[in-house]
Amino acid sequence: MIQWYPGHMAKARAEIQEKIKLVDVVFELLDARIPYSSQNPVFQDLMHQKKVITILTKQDLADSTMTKKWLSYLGKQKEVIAIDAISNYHINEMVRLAKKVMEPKRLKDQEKGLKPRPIRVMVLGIPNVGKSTLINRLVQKKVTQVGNKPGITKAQQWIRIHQDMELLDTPGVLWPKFDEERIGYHLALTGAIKDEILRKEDLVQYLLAFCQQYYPEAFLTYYQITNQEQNALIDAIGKKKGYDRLKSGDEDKIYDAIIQDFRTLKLGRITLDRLQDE
Ligand SMILES: Nc1nc2c(ncn2[C@@H]2O[C@H](COP(=O)(O)OP(=O)(O)OP(=O)(O)O)[C@@H](O)[C@H]2O)c(=O)[nH]1
Ligand SMILES: [Mg+2]
Repeated sequence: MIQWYPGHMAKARAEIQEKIKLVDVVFELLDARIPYSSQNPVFQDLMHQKKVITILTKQDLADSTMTKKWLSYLGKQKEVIAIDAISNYHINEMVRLAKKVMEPKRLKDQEKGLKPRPIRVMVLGIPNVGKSTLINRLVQKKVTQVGNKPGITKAQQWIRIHQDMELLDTPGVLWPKFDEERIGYHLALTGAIKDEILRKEDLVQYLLAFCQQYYPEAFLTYYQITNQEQNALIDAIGKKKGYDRLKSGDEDKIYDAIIQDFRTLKLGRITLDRLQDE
């Protein structure tokens, strides 16, 4: 479906393979609205060699009930937390989790008489998941301690973000992979891939059907339109926004507006990857 993936992915993979050697712990960032669709299974084997802490980003945009379910589901296999990097500083929780996963190694090092050193971490995730926002957030507080640390790799910059933790300053970008159409929709709606990659009309049809099924109240409260057939619904929403779908140029504007409504929480906090009640 997406022609440009293989090249990008191979390059990303090679870069990450190099970087991952330098760290103890990987912060795997997943978008809390799409904890399934924002994973890249191709990279799971790379991460297997490392301790991984999963961080659900943008929890302020996701359905909090669903986030709880995802935390408990993912938490069965690894350490996981949900964050909102824009308004909160989560360093203590991250350090606590990193120390927890590194405890066996710390004990081994201690037995060998090795001096303890800060835990080295890197941030990994698909485009737009919030890597830079998190890194900036973590670094800001400790900006005076930013400095080069020679001896590992000259090009790599280690930033001390806590007395017990150092961060590799460049995040690893995973290119999303999807064979399921649904995953493509989720990635486009959350901004991980360009809207143009998929047909906007299909994207909006998908979103509206999803909202009507899973978030009917928020949806109806905002648009104040009762349930009706999809195309009539799009016409009605367009009309409310001052557009006429039959007029040239207006159709795309309606689609863009509806996608914006989703992204800016007009339709409420929505999680696109559902987790069944177990
Ligand atoms: N609401 C909300 N928005 C966030 C959060 N974290 C990041 N964002 C927004 O998400 C967008 C992408 O964030 P970035 O930090 O640039 O994402 P990135 O992973 O570095 O993206 P690339 O460098 O393109 O791979 C920005 O508009 C951020 O403001 C969050 O916790 N909550
Ligand atoms: Mg970035």
